[in-house]
Amino acid sequence: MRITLVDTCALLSCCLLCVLAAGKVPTKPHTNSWRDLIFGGKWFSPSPRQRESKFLPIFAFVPIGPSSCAAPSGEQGNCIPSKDCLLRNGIPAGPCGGGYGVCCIFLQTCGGIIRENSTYFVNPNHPDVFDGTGSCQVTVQKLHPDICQLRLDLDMFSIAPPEAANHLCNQDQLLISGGSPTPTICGSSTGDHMYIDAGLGQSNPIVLSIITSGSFPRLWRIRVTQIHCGSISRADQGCLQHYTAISGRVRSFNYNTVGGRQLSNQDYSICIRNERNFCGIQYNACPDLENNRSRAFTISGNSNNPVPTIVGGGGGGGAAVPTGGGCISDWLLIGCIRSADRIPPLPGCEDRVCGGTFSAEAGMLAKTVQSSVRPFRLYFHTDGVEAPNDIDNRGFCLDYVQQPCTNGF
Ligand SMILES: [Ca+2]
Repeated sequence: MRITLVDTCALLSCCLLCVLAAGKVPTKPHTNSWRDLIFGGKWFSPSPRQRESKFLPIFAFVPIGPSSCAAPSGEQGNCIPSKDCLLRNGIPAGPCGGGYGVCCIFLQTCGGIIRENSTYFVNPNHPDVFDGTGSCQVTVQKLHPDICQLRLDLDMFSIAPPEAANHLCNQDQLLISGGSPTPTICGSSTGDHMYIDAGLGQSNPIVLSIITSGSFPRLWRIRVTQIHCGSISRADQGCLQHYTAISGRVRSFNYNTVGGRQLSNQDYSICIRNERNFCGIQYNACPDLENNRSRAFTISGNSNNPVPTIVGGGGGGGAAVPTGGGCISDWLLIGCIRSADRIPPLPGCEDRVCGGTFSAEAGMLAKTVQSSVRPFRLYFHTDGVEAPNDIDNRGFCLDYVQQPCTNGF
């Protein structure tokens, strides 16, 4: 029996690609889209189709259904037929799938409505900066009633920083309404993420707003992913941030060791999924290559001077506490932390930690800290005041490593 290419394709269930391979040539990507009207002419243009062959190799990997692809400017898109991309108001960003589809990306800016998964909320005039004032908001509509969470990936996020005295986001801010409460953030947080609880049912659209005032070269590109209630990528309840690796890095918003200011009025939790066969977790302050004395953990005190570790929730901070009283205004809380270098470990443990040195004991020496309280979570709290006692604090950046159950945990 002679097997034709079309028969082979039918066996492989690659319907779309079969039709194309059987002779239909996809339409040329549309280069004069509405994107040019909204974002100006500085956007990239889809590169010319580079199809090497009219026929796919029969045994090549052929994805079934939309697959993700990367646009030349870094966005993640879906590889779908060109006409579908335009019908859904997407932007064709170059060929994919061997030239049989386009990498279709979805962008929205001020006033837009997000109706596609993995849509990017970008600043006006993106990828150039935006120096306007007002409120720029997009509304996120659930794709399905069974969407429980949104994940926001701050691919690019640079808006005006908090003011210098009390680190309040008075000039610019990112506000999220309609979902679970989220802290107001500002400044630079490229690479950070947030999970928003979207509640049940179809109603309650979530609105993302960036409020701007005064002059600043703002740039943002926030990827909005919708997460099904039954998805394995769903974060645990109440986790603003959620990490799923054995080791990784957690940090506060607007963190950087040079000029980042710890944001005031924060109150949220960071969750680290307990990986199989791991029973404990260790934390270390991240390396700080810019300062003589590390500023990777500077939560309270005047961090232009050496500030010790302060532990406890009040009253029992130990002799090294400069202002007395332990961590009562700004703190990081990790359940029952101990210094990892004590053998045998100290009998007591601490929960709140603040000051300017990361350790589980009061003192000037940074230490590796460990905890076996599960689930692995960190709670971060700051009040609305910094000056005059708390000056130039950067917040925190910690590297974590989960510890195997055989390692004394
Ligand atoms: Ca404070």
